[in-house]
Amino acid sequence: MLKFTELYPENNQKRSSFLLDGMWKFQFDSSSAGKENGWENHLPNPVSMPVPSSFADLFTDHRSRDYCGDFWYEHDFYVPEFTENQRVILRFGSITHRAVVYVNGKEAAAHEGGFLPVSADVTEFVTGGKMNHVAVLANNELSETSLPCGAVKVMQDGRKLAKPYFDFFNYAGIQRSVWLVIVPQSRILDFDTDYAVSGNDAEVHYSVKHEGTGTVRVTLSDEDGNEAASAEGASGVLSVRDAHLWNVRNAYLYTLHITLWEDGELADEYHARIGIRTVAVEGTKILVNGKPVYLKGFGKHEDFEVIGRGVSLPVIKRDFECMKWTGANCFRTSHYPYAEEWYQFADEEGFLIIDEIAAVGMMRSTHNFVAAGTGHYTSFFEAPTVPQLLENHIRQVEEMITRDKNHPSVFAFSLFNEPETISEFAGNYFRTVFEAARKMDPQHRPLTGAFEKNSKPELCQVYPVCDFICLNRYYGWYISGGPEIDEAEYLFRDEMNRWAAKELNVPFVFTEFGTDTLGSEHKLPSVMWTQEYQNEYYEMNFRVFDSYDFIQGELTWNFADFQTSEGIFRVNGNKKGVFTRTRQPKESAFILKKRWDN
Ligand code: CKU
Repeated sequence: MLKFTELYPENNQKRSSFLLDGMWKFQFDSSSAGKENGWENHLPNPVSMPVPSSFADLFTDHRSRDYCGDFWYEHDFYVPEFTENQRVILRFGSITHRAVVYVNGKEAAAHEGGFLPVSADVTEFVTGGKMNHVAVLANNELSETSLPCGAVKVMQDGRKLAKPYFDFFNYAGIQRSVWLVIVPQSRILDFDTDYAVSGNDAEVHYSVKHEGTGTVRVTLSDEDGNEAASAEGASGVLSVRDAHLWNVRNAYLYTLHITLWEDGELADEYHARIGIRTVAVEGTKILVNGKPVYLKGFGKHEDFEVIGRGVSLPVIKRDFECMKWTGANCFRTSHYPYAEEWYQFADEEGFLIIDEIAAVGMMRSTHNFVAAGTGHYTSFFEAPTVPQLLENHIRQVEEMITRDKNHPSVFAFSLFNEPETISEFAGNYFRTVFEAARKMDPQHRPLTGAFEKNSKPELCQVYPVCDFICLNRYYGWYISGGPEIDEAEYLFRDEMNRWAAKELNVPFVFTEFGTDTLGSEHKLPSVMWTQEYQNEYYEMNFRVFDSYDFIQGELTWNFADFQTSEGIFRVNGNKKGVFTRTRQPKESAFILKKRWDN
């Protein structure tokens, strides 16, 4: 297992990065016999497969779309000549959910977790100036020790089927970009920053991890390319006079140029775009640069027609344009860390991100979202497999924080979505996760998690570990929907009054609320599933939110319609989008825009 994440690739005097995206070869391995048969050297009967993409929606047959088990990719790639003072790295944005990477037939890396980078130092396995071969053995099975959680059903004919404990399609494959990176042997491995602002000035506290004995120098340039500060040493402080702060929906990005010197010569360099800003939770307020912000926006998915969860810059661009149009300022990466390009865009656009780990489905039910929505208790943390899950959970949180810690947009980390939280087992489990996570972030950002209906103020064992409390609530949908919407409002207020009575003095953010709504359906008076009902539901929820001043944010569920497993609860996917799956507004988008533009 790999301990650190290779920095996002760039090209400069010392680093060469080559995108390996394109058509690769692909083959299912339903009997898991590929390795025995030498598939790491050569796939016997492959089809072409675009990278990056999920494989599921590219096929026209059920078996391929719903395939669960082992599958392989292979690709031939050219490695330029390199010297003995350089390293050659393969970096996958992610491979879902687990993978072994072979280069020229030799194992180069193994990784668990489908939403964070996999990097392999392949220097010893490749030949410069020649074509080389990479094979990836991937697997998309779910279990109670994987993040996200689920199960595998083996059917009569021996075929496996994924049974997610979560409400999104189990898309898999090489869903993010693949890079070949040539870096110096003595290189910058990682860096982090933290900020202090006083008056017009700011301090950028930095620290750089590197290989070799060289000296580190850093310079900070403003958006016009003028030097704002410089310093020497592997860690130190950059003093910035008249600092331009990164603000919500008003971003300002400096470039941090890190150089590593050996014997007076440049050994390595790296450029990072950083934003000077502070984040904190104080009383019931969320503060950015010392000023309260009210979060407006969405829970999202990486999800689109045909490409599934494959990264697409046009989709990212369109989503940001739609979010900006509504007046939003925030989104949650529900329910897994997204491709890094999302965070780069958010840094530029001044969006706040609640960065979430794939700890979803920690409740034993294949209809978890319905069970949870109605408050039906399902146990989870008593299982003997929990220690293994815990270890996996903590390691993935560490990988997420390592990858995302320098993005100004990331202001909080969410370490779970809707687990069982009322048992003592759950309390212990999450105390351990949070304790470990608190040591990982150099910026000490707020930590949180999203709670479902079972996590009532009287019963929940987990909310005390959170710096602010995120609630997913569906009063007027899963609870007292349609003709009972007045009742729903009464019950909603009743729950909020009970939270208020606890006088927790922390911010509350709604990280989910919404109704399934078909773009085609209208009715007066409204009924559930129509656009009119979605509007009325939102108006009711907003009335409730506006009645409590500790409520400091509203992220609707969901930004757009998205694909889920099939079943009687979903009409070809979850239709709670404010936008359709093709990113056109439903009527509720105008309701949100009216509220958020003010
Ligand atoms: C959403 C209690 C609700 C759980 N929540 C999780 C999310 O992933 C689902 O899509 C509910 C829903 O039911 O639409």
